[in-house]
Amino acid sequence: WLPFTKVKYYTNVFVVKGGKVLLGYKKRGFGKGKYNGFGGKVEPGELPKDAALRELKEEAGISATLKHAGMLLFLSEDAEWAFEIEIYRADDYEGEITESDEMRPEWFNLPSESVLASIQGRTPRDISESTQPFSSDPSSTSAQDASTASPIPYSQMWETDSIWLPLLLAKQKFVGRADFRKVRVQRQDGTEKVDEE
Ligand code: 6OG
Repeated sequence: WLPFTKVKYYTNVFVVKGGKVLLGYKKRGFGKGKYNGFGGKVEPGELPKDAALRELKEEAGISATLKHAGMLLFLSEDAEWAFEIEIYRADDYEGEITESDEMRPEWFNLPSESVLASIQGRTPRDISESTQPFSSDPSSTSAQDASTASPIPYSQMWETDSIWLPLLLAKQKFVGRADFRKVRVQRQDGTEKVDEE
């Protein structure tokens, strides 16, 4: 069912500062109810990095210097469109973080330095097969910070995030691809129900 014929471009930005990562709780639209970086569609004629800066400002109220961290390609069975997401990291920001109609920003604790160091030089496959949950370690931040931030909520994020977000946090570049295939379920009455997996 490959290849696709057209690509739609999206962006995603993760601000990482003071032992924490800023995520947004998506209040509406695609991915509603999930935590994610800030981002959206790249408009016609726009460069991905400019789109990422625009969305960061629109959704979180801040500006930042972005570093390209990685890219993801999502393919769906029988779909002519593929989705490419350019992912950026910012180690600082300017302005005041503000909630928008679309996103409610919230800080989460990073994994400890030793966990981040253990990620360096490893492949996403090593990481996804690891029994070590690459979640956060509250002991890695000060007592005051630990009381106000939770570990990264992977169970409330897109399924594939736990594979590559640790790489972004460990400052290791990544390229990923996920293929979504249709699941055909035969109903009792002989009709077919088709879902994406
Ligand atoms: P709007 O439709 O709100 O932009 N996005 C994904 N992000 C992650 N982490 N994983 C995925 O895997 C994603 N699929 C899409 C890209 C949609 C936003 O959602 C992101 C954009 O930042 C399935 O304008």
